[in-house]
Amino acid sequence: MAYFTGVEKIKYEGSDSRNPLAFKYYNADETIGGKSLRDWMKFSVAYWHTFTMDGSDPFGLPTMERPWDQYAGMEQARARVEANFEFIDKLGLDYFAFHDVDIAPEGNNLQEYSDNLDDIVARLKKHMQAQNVSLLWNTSNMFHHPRFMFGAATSNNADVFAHAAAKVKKQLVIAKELNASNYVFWGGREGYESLLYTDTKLELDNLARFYHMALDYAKEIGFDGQFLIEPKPKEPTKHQYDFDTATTYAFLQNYDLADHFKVNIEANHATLAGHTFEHELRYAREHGILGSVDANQGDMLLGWDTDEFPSDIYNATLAMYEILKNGGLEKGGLNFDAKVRRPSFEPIDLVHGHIVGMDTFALGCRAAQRMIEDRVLEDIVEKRYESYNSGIGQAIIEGKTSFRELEAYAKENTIKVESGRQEMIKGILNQYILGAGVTARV
Ligand code: XLS
Ligand code: CA
Ligand code: CA
Repeated sequence: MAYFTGVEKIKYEGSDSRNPLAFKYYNADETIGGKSLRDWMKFSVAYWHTFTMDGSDPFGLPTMERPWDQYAGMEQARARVEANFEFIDKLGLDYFAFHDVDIAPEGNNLQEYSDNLDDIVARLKKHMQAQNVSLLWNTSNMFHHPRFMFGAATSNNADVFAHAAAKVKKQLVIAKELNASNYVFWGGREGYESLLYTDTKLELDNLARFYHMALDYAKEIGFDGQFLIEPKPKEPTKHQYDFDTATTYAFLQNYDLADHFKVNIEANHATLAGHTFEHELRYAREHGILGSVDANQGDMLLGWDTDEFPSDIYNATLAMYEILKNGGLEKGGLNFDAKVRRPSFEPIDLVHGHIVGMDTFALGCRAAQRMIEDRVLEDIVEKRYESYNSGIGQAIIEGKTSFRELEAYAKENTIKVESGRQEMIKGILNQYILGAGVTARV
C-alpha cells in the first residue's frame, strides 16, 4: 500500500519552478567543489519526527493524520517501515536515523523489546539493501520511560544504569547489523533538576564508565561506526551535562574518551545554549570532533526546542561554510531532526518540510562554496591577523619573546587599530547568498 498517495518522485526543476512538489535548488548530482550535493550533505530522515510524532503538545491532543495509524502495535511498526522507505524513495534520500522505540514497541520487558526489534530490523535491512539506503545513526531512547526520570547512566539507581546498558548493548548489535555510520548518545535526562540531592561527581564518573563499557562492547562485536555525543544544555532536564560542544569536549578529555567520540551538533540545541549554530560547528571543526549534524532551526521568540525544518538560508550558508571547511562530514550527514508544525497535519506536509530543508541547505552549500573559492573570509581573516606574520607578532607566535621584551617594545611603539568592517562583510555575504539563488536557475 502507498502511504504518500499523489506524490511522485520529487525532481529538481530549478528556481523558476512553481511546482510545490519539486526541488528549486537541490540538484542532487550537481558537483560543487569536486563533490555532488548529495555527497556533501547526506540528508537523513528522522524516523521519530516523520513517522511517530503525533502533534500532541502539553496543551493539546494529537493532530497528525497518518495512514499508518490505522494499525497498532507491531502492525503499526511494520507499516511505518513501509512508509519510511516509500518516503525515502520519493524524496531521493539516502539515509535515515532512529531511536529504538521509534521503530518497534518497547514491550513489557527486555526480552520482548529485543524480539520486537529483531522483527523490524530484518525488514529494515531488506529495504535498505533493495533501495541502497543507509542508516546514518541509531540511538537508544533513555528519556521517555519513567524509569529514566533521574537519568540513565547518571541515575542514582544502579538498576537503571544496568537497564540502560542492556538497551545500548542491543542498539549496538543493531548498529552493527545495519551497518550504521554512527551511534548517537543524547543525554536528555543525563543532568540534574536540583543540586541539593545530586552527587555530580559520581554521576559524571558513571557516565564515563558507561561510555567506556559501550566502547568495549562495540569493539568486541566489531562495530566500527563513529560514536557521537549530541550536546544540549537543557530540556527536558533543567541542566544537562553535555551542555554544549566545549563542555562535552572537556568531559571527553577528562575521562580519556576524546579519541573515540565526536559530536552531533543540532542547530536548535546550539541556540538553546546561547550560541549560534555556526559557533558550535566552528568549535567542533577546530578541535577535530565535528561528527554529524541535526539540521533544524529554532524560533527566536520561543525559548524551547521547536525543531523546525530549516528554511533560513543565512544560517544554512554559515553552517555549510563550516562543514565545507571541514572537508565534509566524513561518516556524518545532515539529519532532519525537524518536525512539521502541529497544524501542518497532513502527510504531504512532511514532504514539503523536507523539500524546504533540502533546498535551503543546497542554497547554503552553493553560497558557502563560492565564498570559499573566492577566499572572501579567508583573505579578510588573513589580513586582520597579519601583525603576527612578522616582527614582534611573529616572535609571540614562535615563543621567542617575554613580558620584559614586550614591555620594552610597547613603550617604543604607538598602536594603530584598524576597523573590523563588519557591516561591509555582511553586505558581501548577502551578495553571495543572493547570487547562489539566481544562478541556480535552469
Ligand atoms: C532532542 C534530541 C534527540 C536526539 C536523539 O532534543 O534532539 O532527538 O537527536 O535522541
Ligand atoms: Ca537531535
Ligand atoms: Ca531537538
